[in-house]
Amino acid sequence: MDSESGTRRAFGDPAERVDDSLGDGEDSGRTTVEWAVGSVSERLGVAPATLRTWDRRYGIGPSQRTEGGHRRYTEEDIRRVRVMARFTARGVPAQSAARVALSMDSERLMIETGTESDAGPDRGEAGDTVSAVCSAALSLDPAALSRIYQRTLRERDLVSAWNDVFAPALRTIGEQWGAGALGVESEHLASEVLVTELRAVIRGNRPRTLEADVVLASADEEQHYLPLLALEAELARHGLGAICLGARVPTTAISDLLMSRHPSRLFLWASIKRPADEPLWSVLAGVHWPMTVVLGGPGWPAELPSAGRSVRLTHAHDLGSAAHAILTPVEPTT
Ligand code: B12
Repeated sequence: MDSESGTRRAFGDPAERVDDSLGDGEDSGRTTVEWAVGSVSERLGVAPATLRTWDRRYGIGPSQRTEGGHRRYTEEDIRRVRVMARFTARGVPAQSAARVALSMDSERLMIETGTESDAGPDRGEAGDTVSAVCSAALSLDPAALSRIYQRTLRERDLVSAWNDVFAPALRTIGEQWGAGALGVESEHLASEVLVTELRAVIRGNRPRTLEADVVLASADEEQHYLPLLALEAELARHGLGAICLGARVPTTAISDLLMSRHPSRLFLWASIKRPADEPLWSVLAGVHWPMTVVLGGPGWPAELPSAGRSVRLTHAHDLGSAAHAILTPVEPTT
């Protein structure tokens, strides 16, 4: 048995040490997490023997060793191995794959493999899917995006697909766009293809009841609306239909709709910070029938005003809780 097999740790149990070997003031004393071969093998699904071969032959391996000479991989080492594994799985010869993986600096490795870290087999697989979405967006490959999204939707329920893959991928893409590492065309493409796939879920789950009193919209001037589609799809999966108004719905239009249709449930999304003198509050003050209003997205203030006796005004912090709040029937006010 290889000496390292004997020291193999359970997955999710990395070695952690205080790394003061670097000696410079800034890095001295920082904590690094390092992984044994067995753990890396489990995270990436690459056999331990292959990992050792890649290390010996191509230099794709751990940057650290224990005093006893056992291999220890840092997160950056693992990213490089991940790139190597991805290329070889696509049929690229190991030597060429290694050349590409070795040419990547830390930043490039982050872009290729995403910022998700693995915390368990499922998260690890989700992290790889997030990386695959980012790579496909970066290389402007709509067919790959579509395949990845469809496979994710087949393998996971919608809430898990959104929480563990789509939203992290969108956040990573947003961060990379913010850092100038990825063009806005990649961001548009990743979101456009996702719109198509979420709409397919909505169409495929024709609601058993079409409750026109559920309204979903993005706030005034708000161009982001993917979370609305995710919510519409999740409601449709539960047999609840909704009127989804999409992006940039003027508050006056929301007001007109409320006053004419008296819906019982309203969901509003805002990624961008809302103005201090939010016009929605005075609209809600005029609502005199029982209504649940759910606000999603980082654009809304943490403190919400009291919205009067008829309206139950709440935040939702994720897709599951938003769906739950909207699916819960509205109690008549006393
Ligand atoms: C795709 C995208 C676009 C697409 C939108 C396409 C579409 N059909 O929706 C396009 C290209 C049009 C676009 C445009 C813009 N965008 Co944009 N965009 C994004 C991106 C990548 C994803 C948006 C999204 O769907 N988010 C959904 C989830 C992933 O958002 P979240 O904030 O992480 O969610 C948190 C919670 O709300 C909750 N949550 C997650 N999912 C769900 C679901 C539900 C139902 C609920 C209730 C909660 C919930 O969990 C998270 C917190 O842990 C984000 C990155 C990001 N982090 O959101 C940037 C981002 C939102 N965009 C940004 C910007 C700046 C813009 C533009 C202003 C750029 C420009 N200069 O033109 C414009 C227009 C803005 C406007 N007026 O609306 C910034 C916003 C910064 C800010 N807060 O002010 C972001 C954060 C990118 C960044 N890193 O800077 N964008």
